[in-house]
Amino acid sequence: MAKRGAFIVIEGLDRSGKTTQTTLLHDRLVKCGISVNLYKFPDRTTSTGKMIDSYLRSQSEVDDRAIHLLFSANRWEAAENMIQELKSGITIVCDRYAFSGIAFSAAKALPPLSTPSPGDVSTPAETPRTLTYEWCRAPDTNLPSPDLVLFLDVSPEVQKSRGGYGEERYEKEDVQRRVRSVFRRIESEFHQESESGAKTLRWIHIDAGRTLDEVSEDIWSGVEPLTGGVEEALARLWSGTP
Ligand code: DGP
Repeated sequence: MAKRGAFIVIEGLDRSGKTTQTTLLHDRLVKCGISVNLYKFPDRTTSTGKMIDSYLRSQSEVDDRAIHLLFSANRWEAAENMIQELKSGITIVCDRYAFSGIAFSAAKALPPLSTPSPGDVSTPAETPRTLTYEWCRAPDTNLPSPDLVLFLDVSPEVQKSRGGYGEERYEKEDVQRRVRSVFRRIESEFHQESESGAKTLRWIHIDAGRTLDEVSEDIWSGVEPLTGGVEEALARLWSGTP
């Protein structure tokens, strides 16, 4: 039976070099003769994406739960295309996915990890307690599951030293610390599942505070085994989760 394409997601904190690394990976796969398509979420070109873009640039205010559902809708509207492409043998490299969805929204309901700075986004006092981890995960349940997630981790110091930091809504130190702690939880749940023998996606944690070449070599060592395609049927995210 013909193999399907691999589904590879690059996740990370803001200014972790994620978009640069996604492009480098895409170009390297093309050079290897692999048929590959690039996706980026949020896709700011669609109608949901335009609303998200305006929210991220702080040009509009949207209820925390409503914006969470819009981010998820933005992924769902691409899902069927992605499934068809993967089935037809095309590999997908995706810049952010459902894990950002949980991390950035559930972070809003966590207590501040340091003294909030003026203008910080919502803290628990103003954030509905309904924005729990489980609630945030629910709308993305059953989206196509990646085969591999590469999580690019950077310290707040490195983030701040990188150009453009602070321009968008979530680019504030305390927010990023809380986002990072939710990403840690997602990662540890996937690791626990795979240790218990459950078939799950592979999650690789990468220190993105190093040089561009070091990071891209780590990414490549995770991706290379998938370049021949994947035999297993495409799984769905959290489909067995109670
Ligand atoms: P980027 O275009 O990769 O810089 O991402 C834009 C910002 O949106 C970034 O701060 C992370 C945040 N983000 C991405 N996906 C989601 C999501 O699904 N939900 C929420 N709340 N935020 C997200």
